[in-house]
Amino acid sequence: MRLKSFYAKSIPEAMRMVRLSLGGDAIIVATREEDGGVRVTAAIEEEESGRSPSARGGRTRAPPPPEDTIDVAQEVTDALHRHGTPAAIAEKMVNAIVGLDTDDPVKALGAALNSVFGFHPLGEGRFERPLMLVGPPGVGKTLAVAKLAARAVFGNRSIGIITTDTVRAGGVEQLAAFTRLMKLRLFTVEDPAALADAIDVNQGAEQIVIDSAGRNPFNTEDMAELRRLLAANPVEPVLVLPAGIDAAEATEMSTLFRGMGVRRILVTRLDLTRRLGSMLAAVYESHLDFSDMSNTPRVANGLTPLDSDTLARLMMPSPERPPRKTGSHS
Ligand SMILES: Nc1nc2c(ncn2[C@@H]2O[C@H](COP(=O)(O)OP(=O)(O)OP(=O)(O)O)[C@@H](O)[C@H]2O)c(=O)[nH]1
Ligand SMILES: [Mg+2]
Repeated sequence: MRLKSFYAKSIPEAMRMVRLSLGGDAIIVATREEDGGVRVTAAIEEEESGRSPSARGGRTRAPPPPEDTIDVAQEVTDALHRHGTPAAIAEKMVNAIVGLDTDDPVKALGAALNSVFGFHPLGEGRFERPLMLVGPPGVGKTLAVAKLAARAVFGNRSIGIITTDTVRAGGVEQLAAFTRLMKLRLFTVEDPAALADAIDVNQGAEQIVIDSAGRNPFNTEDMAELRRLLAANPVEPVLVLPAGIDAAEATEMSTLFRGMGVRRILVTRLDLTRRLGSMLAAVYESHLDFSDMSNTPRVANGLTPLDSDTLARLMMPSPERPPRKTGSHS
């Protein structure tokens, strides 16, 4: 007799995993609630060859997927659970990889992420449109602008930096300190027309990046002001949001910013966050694509283009490869 336990958010989901793993002859020997989900332990008689009876001929049942695949699916399920991923999203992801031919759980998680999420990094070449980093106050917009500026300067690409954050005391000075250091000119604008002029002046640059004032997505005046800035200019607004905030809040915020034309999200503070489920929920529910991620307060090499494999490695760090340590500002 062989015993195996399965964790899932619901009994039907756990039963589906039991069937996939052990076939229809498995007997449930225990179920118990655990961490808001359920752990089901199932048993199966094994023949001398070590194969389960369901693997015998005589009955018309689809053969269960290879053992490795199921163990991998189980590891991915466990990882998604550890990250607090909502059950519906986790189930969709795990369903996408049942039958995938790999025994590497990180690769499987990458495939699962890729099947459900879009990845569209900001890129290093010429930007199609000027990027305006938008989001609630204090999420890391200005630091991300500085990081993009550093990335362009180190890569010998021309970049124009503009700030519209003239509202907050010190908003301009914070970015000016970075641009001075990098010997870049900072354009400060106060209204939509001035932004159009500043974009025009920088038209020759390969990239144009615009910092914006923090906007409370639940404040209609704040959002109306942002809408006016965006409507008058051909810029792409990119949402900046930290990982680790409550899933429902993050989802509501992302959805409101999507309503302003946002299609990509830049996720910050990944060095300060161990559970990424709320971020997955927000991005899934608001139909945004992942772009880059920030996992350090340092400016140099501070942004990483996000693809499904990079995100999977972040979610399932191997013991040999712990997450990168962070330091102080540079
Ligand atoms: N550890 C860490 N700190 C970060 C990261 N991104 C931003 N920060 C810190 O978060 C704080 C706020 O960053 P800002 O770039 O000023 O945020 P902002 O969105 O421009 O803020 P407002 O302009 O006030 O709306 C700063 O102390 C940053 O150093 C990150 O990825 N990791
Ligand atoms: Mg700022």
